[in-house]
Amino acid sequence: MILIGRNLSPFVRRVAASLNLLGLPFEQRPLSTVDHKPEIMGFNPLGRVPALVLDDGTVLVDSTAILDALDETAGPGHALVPAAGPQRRAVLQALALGTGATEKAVAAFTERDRRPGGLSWPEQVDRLSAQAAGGLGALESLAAASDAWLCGGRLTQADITAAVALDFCDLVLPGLTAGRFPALAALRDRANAIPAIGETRWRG
Ligand SMILES: N[C@@H](CCC(=O)N[C@@H](CS)C(=O)NCC(=O)O)C(=O)O
Repeated sequence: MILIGRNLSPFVRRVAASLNLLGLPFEQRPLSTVDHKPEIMGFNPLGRVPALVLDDGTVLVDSTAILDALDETAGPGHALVPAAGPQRRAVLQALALGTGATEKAVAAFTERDRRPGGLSWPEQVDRLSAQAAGGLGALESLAAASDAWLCGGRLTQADITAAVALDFCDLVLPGLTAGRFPALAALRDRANAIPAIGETRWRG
């Protein structure tokens, strides 16, 4: 399989970490959405990363759809999202918070740093940052109320996505996260201590 995109993207990184954890071999093409848009469009008509090229040439896009396919490949004993019941609902809710916070952080970063000079809208940066912090705050409450992992006794996709979300927010919105989410930071550190996850950290 070939994973398209760099681990700077939290959506790419959660797929890379999940492939590692599930023991599914892959090669990564670290294409950037800024510098390699035409190449990325060749894999994903939306021009976004991640995309995953399967061994039969099929291309999957969107991290949620990709992760669902990986879980199906891994089988119910290994899948990172439980198949059914209250555990599945809990993981999906935590995932909604993690991906939601990540989307708002990406939007805040884009508004602040990617607009041509003078066109950034500070109030919108603040609004988007507050929404990202809201999602992280909800994950912080979940982390504070749980033992090692967010949903039940084992690591799930909720933990990977939450850890990746906090690492990304630390990177692009450091003023927003500093010292504010201690239980979530501890969970993130536990997750990053697992080589399959930690080695996907962005070191650009
Ligand atoms: N819902 C998508 C979001 C992917 C996404 O927004 N990727 C960003 C990088 S973090 C991207 O490719 N942005 C470039 C663009 O939209 O032009 C997913 O989960 O894969």
